Formats: sequence, C-alpha cells, structure tokens
Amino acid sequence: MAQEIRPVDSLLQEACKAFEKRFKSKPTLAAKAPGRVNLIGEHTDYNAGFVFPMALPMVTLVVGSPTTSGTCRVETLAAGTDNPRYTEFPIGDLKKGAPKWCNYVKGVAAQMIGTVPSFDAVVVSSVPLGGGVSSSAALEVATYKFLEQMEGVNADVPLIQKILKCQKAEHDFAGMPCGIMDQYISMTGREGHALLLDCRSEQGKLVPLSDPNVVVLVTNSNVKHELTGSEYPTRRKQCQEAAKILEVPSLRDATEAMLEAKKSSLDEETYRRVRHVISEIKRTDEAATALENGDYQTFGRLMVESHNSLRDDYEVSCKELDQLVEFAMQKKGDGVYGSRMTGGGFGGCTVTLVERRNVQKVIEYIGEKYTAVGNKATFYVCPPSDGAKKITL
Ligand code: GAF
Repeated sequence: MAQEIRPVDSLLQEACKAFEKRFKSKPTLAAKAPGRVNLIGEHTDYNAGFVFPMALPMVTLVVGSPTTSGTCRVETLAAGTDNPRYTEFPIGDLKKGAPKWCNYVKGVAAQMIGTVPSFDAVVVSSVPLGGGVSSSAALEVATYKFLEQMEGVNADVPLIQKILKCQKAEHDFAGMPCGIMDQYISMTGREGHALLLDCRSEQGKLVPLSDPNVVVLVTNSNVKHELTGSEYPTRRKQCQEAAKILEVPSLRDATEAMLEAKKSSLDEETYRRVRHVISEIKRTDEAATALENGDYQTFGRLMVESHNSLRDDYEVSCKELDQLVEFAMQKKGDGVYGSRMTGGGFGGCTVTLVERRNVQKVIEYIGEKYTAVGNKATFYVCPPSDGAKKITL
C-alpha cells in the first residue's frame, strides 16, 4: 500500500498546538517548503549541468513568532531527528553544533544576520528524513520563508539569492557541499510540473507533468549507508580535477570526444566519473523533451540508463537501490516505464514512472520482492506539487 501523505492542515494544527503548549502563546507566522524527487539528472548540478526535479507533496512547516529576548527557542516534532528535540541558542552568536537538525535552522538564520530578531518556533514535517528526498532543503527553505516575514527582513531579496542563501546554510552549517538543485526546486516547484533547471544559468523551465494516466512513484529503500558523508565531496572534487585536465570551466563543457582525447591523462575511475556526468547531462535534456512530447517510453529508457550509469560509472548506488530498480523493471510492459535511484545515493529512494491504473499492482510486486530479500520499502504516489509558501495563520 502507498503511504498516506499527511495533509498540510493536519501538520499545521499539530505544530500550532505544540507551539502553544511549549511557549504559552499562539504562533503568528508560518511557512512550508516541500521535499523533492529528482526525475533525472543526478550529480550534474555541481557540474553546471541540467537537473529535472519536481517538488513533492511532503512538506516541512515552521510556525512561530519573533521575540525580543535575543534567544531563539526551537522545537521539532519531525520523526527521526536527533535528540534533543528542543534547543535554545542566541541569535547574536550562531554556531553549528548539536542537535544536528537545528543546524539547518541556524544556518539559514546566519544568512539573514542583522536583519532577523530572535524567535520561538516549532518544526513539523512529512518529508521522510534521510530518505534522499531533501528533507534538509525543505527545512532550510521553510525556515527562510518563515524568517523573511519578520519585520526588518528585506522581502525584496531576488529569488535566486534566497535559494543561494539556503544552499550556503547547508554548506556552512551541515558541512555538505551540495549543488543548487534541492533548494531551487523546494523554493520554486509548481503543482503539475517538473522543472528543467540549467544549473549554469540558474534558469528553470517548467515542464507539465499532469497526465492523469501516469504517476510518479517514490520508493524509500529505508537504508542509508554511512558512506554518504565522505563520498559526495570526493565525487565533487574528482569532477573539478577532471575539468582542469580536460581544460574546461566545468564538466558541462566537456564532450565525449574531449574525454576520449584525454583518456590517457585520467585514471580509470575518474574517466568513468566524467563519462557519467557527460552522458547524464545529455540524457536529462533528452528526457525533458521526451516528457514534453508525452513520450514515456523514451523517458523510462533514459531513467534506466541513468541508473546504470550511476551504479557502474559514478558508483553511488547500493544493493538495495539496485534491487528496487530491478524489481520495478520486471514490471515493464505491465505499467512501468522506467525507474532509477534518485538523489545523492548510497540509500534513500528510487523514482519510478508508472501507469496510474497499474500502480497498486506494481507497489505490491516490488514490496513483496523487496521483503523477500530482507528489507521493507515505503511507497509514496507523488503528484508534482508547489514550492515553498508563506502560510497565513
Ligand atoms: C544531493 C545534493 F544535495 C544535490 O545538490 C545533488 O548534487 C544530488 O545530491 C545529486 O544529484 O541531493
């Protein structure tokens, strides 16, 4: 069975109730921001390439009020976060530390320093944590949208600056040198659309994804391998060094011919990393066109090629993700167009494009197969949803 996605109203009620209980007053401001699933274009954003994500119906909410005490007081109700769930810190001296979940809040506040007052806040979320669907970007962007409503904060900051501030929060306070995709889509997603984002120009193009006969199925492998922390920066560095060797500003500018010409100057591993990036950027562009033309067969084929490239050349998949993709693709011809790992890798989720009329059968099939190999998957049928929004209380 697919997981029920909690309505925003119910999350909001829970957050407001918890706020009143803890702070003995009603919150005055609120904002929400979604997680994301990337349809195709993985590990291309930090290479100035294309990505093709959509915003999820699962969201993070921040409710709260400005205060004059100088001390921020924040509680989270989000499942799976590290303890303690309540913490205090001075707005005048923002430093990363424990608990980890609050670093995303502090990191964003640090980007608005001098303009935002201290605040009380409660966080609640339906975005699965550590599932590779950007629970961290959702918290950063929701925090930004919450804080920007406070007096003294410049509301005219261009959208791209807001996105970059949220990305910087993640770099500085979570130590994750991420690209721009997650914060961008969380801030700007649109209901019924995926977003083809050119990470060089930072311009996005909305592509309709609202065919009632097709659904996006997100499957959580419920595993997260510890490698994640170190492997991502390593990949990023390998790409930067390869770009130098190929004498291009970034791998976006590299071609297969250039790669072949420099093959002897690259070690075998780096060669494969570059091959992934070059081919993935091309696939992403092609996939967006296929979707625009309603050509789901081509889109699905490109998804599988993307997965294979991430598994073999970029080496960011894992056994469980490979199994989920394999089981999904066993239902090709029975409603499944394509499937792949999504996000940074080493666990988290897969994304599958599937006919609506067959989705329950496909869920059952994958679920049973995955249980038989000793794991338990969680399924979400996800309509492309809106990006971050202020909520009027
Ligand atoms: C993570 C990062 F945060 C993104 O910027 C992106 O690089 C992704 O991994 C891989 O495509 O989600």
